[in-house]
Amino acid sequence: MPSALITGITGQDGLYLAELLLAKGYDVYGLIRGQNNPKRALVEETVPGVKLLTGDLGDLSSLLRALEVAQPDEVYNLGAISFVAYSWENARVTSEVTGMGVLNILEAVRLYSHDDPAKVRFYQASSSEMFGKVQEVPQRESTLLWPRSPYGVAKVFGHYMTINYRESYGMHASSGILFNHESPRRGPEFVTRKISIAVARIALGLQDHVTLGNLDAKRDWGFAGDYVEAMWRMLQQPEADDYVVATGETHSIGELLDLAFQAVGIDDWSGHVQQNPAFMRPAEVDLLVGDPSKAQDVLGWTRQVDFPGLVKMMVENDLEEQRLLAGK
Ligand code: NAP
Ligand code: G4F
Repeated sequence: MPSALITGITGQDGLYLAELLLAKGYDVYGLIRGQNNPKRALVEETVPGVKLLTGDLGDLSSLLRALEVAQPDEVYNLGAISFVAYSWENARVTSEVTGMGVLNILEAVRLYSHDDPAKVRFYQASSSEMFGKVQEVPQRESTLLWPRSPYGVAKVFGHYMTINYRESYGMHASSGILFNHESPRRGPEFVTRKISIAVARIALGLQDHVTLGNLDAKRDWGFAGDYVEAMWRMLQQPEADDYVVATGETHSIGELLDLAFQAVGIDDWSGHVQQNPAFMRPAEVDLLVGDPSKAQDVLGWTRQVDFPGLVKMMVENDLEEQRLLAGK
């Protein structure tokens, strides 16, 4: 039975990836931080087959200990401080976890596999946020990186450190440059989930409007359940490499609002949306759209859920959740 260690097990992608690996017969270990992590119960309930090990990306010895226990064939580094807006106010801690944390786990894997550098296959969760002020449309693996946030800068560090460990030590270390991916498990701080929760509550008469920032930004949004399949496929390749994972389509926040409100039968949302500069960012990534040809050709990966299907899935989930919470 192959064994896998996932950092970021409590996050959106950690849960989907754990489900995928358990279904494939893996022995799955998840790294969980903190002495009483409030999301432990969620992980135990959603993926009861996962064995949780305490550790932190900032603590090299905790990572080494987790590797000794899990004896993994594959390590998926999904752990990060992942909210872009937060990264300006907390640039140092974001750099430490999202940037230096990658160095820590790479170094832990290198030390653990000292007898055979390719013993462990390693996945790094790189991000389309690295493209920032985009230098090419659509963005592909070779596009120049120009990050626009402390989070993006930290991800660039982790991305190049992963490539450097592959080239320096012969490690099987791959980097997935994933574009935005969402689901009913998305954190409520991200714009898709913020909107799907608000729309559900508006439809149920529980609130009147949602307050947002920049409605003009465009993103290439896919379904998280599809994207974890690409992560796994990368680690099944004979050679490690870097891949863009995206849908190849881009949509504005305005289009997202159209679909979300249509899902509850509201065609004109103008009275339900307000804007507040507090949600604007010091520097914006205006347009993201990825070219997934390499992932399609080499990995045989394709997305299964389209943008309207994704928005409908999220709004329907939140209608059900909000109805239950409100006792309706
Ligand atoms: P998420 O839901 O925010 O999950 C982040 C995970 O990182 C959580 O499990 C969190 O644990 C963990 N974490 C935070 N600080 C840590 C630390 N010091 N040590 C160990 N773990 C720590 O993110 P996601 O959406 O699942 O994304 C997974 C990864 O892909 C992240 O690296 C993200 O930056 C990257 N990514 C995401 C997208 C996207 O659109 N979702 C796109 C490109 C790249 P706690 O619960 O304890 O905080
Ligand atoms: O949903 P967001 O916060 O995601 P963002 O910044 O694109 O980052 C996500 O995707 C990255 C991949 O490209 C990941 F690496 C990262 O970890 C994260 O998962 O914001 C999307 C867009 C932005 O342009 C933002 O300015 O929505 C705009 N927006 C407008 N109003 C808002 C809001 N974003 C949030 N979170 N909240 C708003 O009220």
